[in-house]
Amino acid sequence: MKNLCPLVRFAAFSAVLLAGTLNSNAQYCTTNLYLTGCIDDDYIQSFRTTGGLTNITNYLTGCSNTTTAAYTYYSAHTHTTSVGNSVNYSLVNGPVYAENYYLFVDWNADGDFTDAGETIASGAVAIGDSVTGSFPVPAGTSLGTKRMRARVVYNPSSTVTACSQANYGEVEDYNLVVTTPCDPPSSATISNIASTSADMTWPAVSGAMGYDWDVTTSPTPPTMGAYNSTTTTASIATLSPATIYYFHLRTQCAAGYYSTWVTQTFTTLPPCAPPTMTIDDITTNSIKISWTPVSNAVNYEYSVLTTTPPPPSGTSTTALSATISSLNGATKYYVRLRSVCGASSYSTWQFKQAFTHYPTSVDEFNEGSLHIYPTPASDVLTIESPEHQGNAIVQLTDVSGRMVMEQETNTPTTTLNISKLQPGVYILKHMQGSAVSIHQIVKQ
Ligand SMILES: [Ca+2]
Ligand SMILES: [Ca+2]
Repeated sequence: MKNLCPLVRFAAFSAVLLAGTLNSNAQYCTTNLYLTGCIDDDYIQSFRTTGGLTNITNYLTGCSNTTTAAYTYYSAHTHTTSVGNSVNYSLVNGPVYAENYYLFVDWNADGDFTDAGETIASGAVAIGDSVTGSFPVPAGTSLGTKRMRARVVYNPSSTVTACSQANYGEVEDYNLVVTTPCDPPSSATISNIASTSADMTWPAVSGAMGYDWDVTTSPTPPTMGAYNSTTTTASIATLSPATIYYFHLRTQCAAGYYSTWVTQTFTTLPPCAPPTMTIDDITTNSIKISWTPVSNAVNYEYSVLTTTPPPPSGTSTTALSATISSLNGATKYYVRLRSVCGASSYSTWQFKQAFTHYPTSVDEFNEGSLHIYPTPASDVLTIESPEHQGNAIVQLTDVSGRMVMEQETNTPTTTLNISKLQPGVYILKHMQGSAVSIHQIVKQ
């Protein structure tokens, strides 16, 4: 009879309760599970699993067996997994009646579902709705094929087991194969440990589709790694200095199917501190810098430039001082110094400005034959450059290095109006191409 309302169906079910306890204990009970079965639309619509080496995908089966047994063994559908992994399942109810659902696994393969831990899940599932869950393969489970049973029962009034008799519902059996585990990498090696970074390598595992890993401050492996790699190397550069870390690594043998974790600990280096820099000696063409040692620095880098942006790297040295020569006189330089504490481990740049001395003798720096007059000058300064070709730039700086005047010229004779400058000593730079001529002038 079809389309009975639930109330009428409940009365009909109550009438058969006395007969309902007569289940058999045969090798996997497959009969006497129902009086009516699934023919009145009380069925498992779909059942699937994920997270295994192989998974079950059994969609839209409806009422597969219209006899009163309402029992189907889907022997071609196998979920393959191993101890330590979890089986994720999803059961979709039919679209007509709400049901109670049950899931069993015969872990010890003795033909029943009554041993401890063999009832996996039970609960209610609404009309057309689905239930999902996850359960681990218990430690100590032997290798081989186990039976997994999914069951729905309409409106049970007493305890439902894998074999108890009910009025309406359906049973679907599947294979659950417990196989040898996915092998973890045999070891994990940490290298290039720095203040905030480290590299990891490990031996390849035959047949692996990838590796799942994470670096945490806990010795307990995570539920899932934050990173996945298809190679046998990994790097991380977001660590904190002087901290104990744990590298957790496992093999992925299939989608959602993993080995146990391998964990290797390491400690990041102390922070890479910058050195304290002193500018010791400045001449017309050289600057000497020196610095205090930094405990975990392996070497230092310095740079002396006339441009302001920090360089990508500097000149490397293990010494604690450096003299930079062949500089231009009367020129402002940007001096930078940093510690190197390991591969890709640098301190911040330390920064100072230095101004090379102005020449005491004009001849010392005069690369051209300029005629500058009058000197001292008070209002107008005239610069004659007999060898002039093309454009030139004339700059005036005060003795502190501050540029007070700049003028571009394309004629052999240039005049500068210096009437508004403060009286004192100034440095005049005449730049034409690569030729730089430097002179000291006095403003009255
Ligand atoms: Ca079905
Ligand atoms: Ca059993």
